[in-house]
Amino acid sequence: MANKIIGNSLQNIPWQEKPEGYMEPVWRYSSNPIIDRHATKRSNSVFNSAVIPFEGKFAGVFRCDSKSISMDIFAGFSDDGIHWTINETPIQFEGADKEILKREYRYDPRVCYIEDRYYITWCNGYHGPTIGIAYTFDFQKFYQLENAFLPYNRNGVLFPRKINGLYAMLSRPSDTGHTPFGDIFYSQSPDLEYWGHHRYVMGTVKGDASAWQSTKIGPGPIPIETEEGWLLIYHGVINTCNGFVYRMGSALLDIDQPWKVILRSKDYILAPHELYECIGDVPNVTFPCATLTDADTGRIAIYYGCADTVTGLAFTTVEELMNHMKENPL
Ligand code: BMA
Repeated sequence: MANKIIGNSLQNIPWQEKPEGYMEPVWRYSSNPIIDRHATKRSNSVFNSAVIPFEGKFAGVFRCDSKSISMDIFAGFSDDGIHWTINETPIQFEGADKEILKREYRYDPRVCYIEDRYYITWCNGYHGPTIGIAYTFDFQKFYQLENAFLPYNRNGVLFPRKINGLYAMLSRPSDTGHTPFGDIFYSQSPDLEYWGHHRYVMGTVKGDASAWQSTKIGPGPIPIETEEGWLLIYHGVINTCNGFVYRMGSALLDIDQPWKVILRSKDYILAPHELYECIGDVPNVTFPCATLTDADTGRIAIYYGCADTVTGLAFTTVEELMNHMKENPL
């Protein structure tokens, strides 16, 4: 079978079959949202969060905005990937340099297993937003490394293995505010501290060819390695008279030179249509930050923030996304 995921099998991946007659490439979990805004005592909202298989079960790093509306990231655990227990206190980082450990704000985490440990990346306040990096072996102790880039940047997304012998990351240079622009770039590093070899991957789409991604785009979950290339799920934004609307798309990137785009969806793969995606602290946002994948079946479970308020789960397969891109190429 072409389209195969290169990776581990995950027999306990959360899963529901596609409803009969459903036409879209991605379908929602029937009991969404899976995480409520009050999942911890002080949380105002829990969204844009990342999960990963851990010791036969699941662990994750969650964005919980507090009732004072501060943004921080919290570890959480689950037996089934659906019901989550999130720590009441935010992650306390250890690290070599106190300057880097100073907390301004932290949000939109991603989690990526590379070689022997779990790396966390997130949008880290350091005189403006940039990309924070840390690692953990056990989701108890977290070691923070240097910020990857100068401010301003958001959506730092690591690849799950070295490419051409180097760590690799996608990111989205931005500004200090609610950035009205944004393209995806690729960077590489020998040591996760010094990043370079920056390459343009892809940008917004002008005109009405694919208007849902006309204002800005940003990488979402960790890219999924397949036999045809890296499968990337990303968010795309349009500015409307009612503000920004965040939808999801997918792209296929070259396996050895991931800044080369092989395929990209013209039509979105998921958009805010359900009430919990349309109504919340920031209406009309579907924002993917993680997937679980099963290489045996090609199944993909997508975790996404809904209206900056709650966390949703949706399902697809590598075949669904490949067909969607091939049938409606940009
Ligand atoms: C982006 C980030 C995301 C958020 C989105 C919509 O700039 O702040 O965390 O989901 O805006 O508000």
